[in-house]
Amino acid sequence: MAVIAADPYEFAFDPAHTALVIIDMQRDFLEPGGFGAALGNDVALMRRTIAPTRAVLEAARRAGLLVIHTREGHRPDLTDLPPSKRARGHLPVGIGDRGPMGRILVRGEPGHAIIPELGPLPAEPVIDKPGKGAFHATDLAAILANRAIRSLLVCGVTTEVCVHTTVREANDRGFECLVLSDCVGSYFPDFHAAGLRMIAAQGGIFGWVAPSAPVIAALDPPP
Ligand code: C5J
Repeated sequence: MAVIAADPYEFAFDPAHTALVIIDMQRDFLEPGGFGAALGNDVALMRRTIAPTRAVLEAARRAGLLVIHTREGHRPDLTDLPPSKRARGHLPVGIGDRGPMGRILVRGEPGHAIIPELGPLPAEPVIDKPGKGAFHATDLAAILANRAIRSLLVCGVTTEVCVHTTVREANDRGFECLVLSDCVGSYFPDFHAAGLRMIAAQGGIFGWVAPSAPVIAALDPPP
């Protein structure tokens, strides 16, 4: 077992039964000129997660962890897009419309792709999810069950939306989730801070929070 200091108390995980889950690190959310930026958001707040997430990803690969990537998006014909989600926000350019990097949140479009810094290897499952949570309407639960995964190390964006929804879903399914504080990000610093506090509050009501450094050290034991 690896044991690391975390909030609200030590997080113990067996790497053989742990997956790294990287949520929605997509060009449209993180790149200047993408959908998020076009809505007036400061993508620098999200981009600060790239380097630490890359370091965790490399450590996880060295340690042989199951690595899972997710992407939020929809079928090109939008048949899996709830009308409520499409209408929400009254955006002049919204999901399915042509945006700065192709049709927004549509699978196969340039903006839907995972940023090149964190590109998946061929053996790493990519979960295409139509919702905020990575368990909703996907085969993530089956993949984790088939690999006897019990613990999740969680990175990605945004802290208070897709990361939070996924961690809540995972918690209700019995997974132990550690959210890596420097590897999750939001356009809203106050939501990010509150989101992390909410994970670890009340004795870890949804899971644990820790920075990436001790996780990398635990995955890379000294020779
Ligand atoms: C994610 C969103 N990935 N904020 N999506 O958090 O709409």
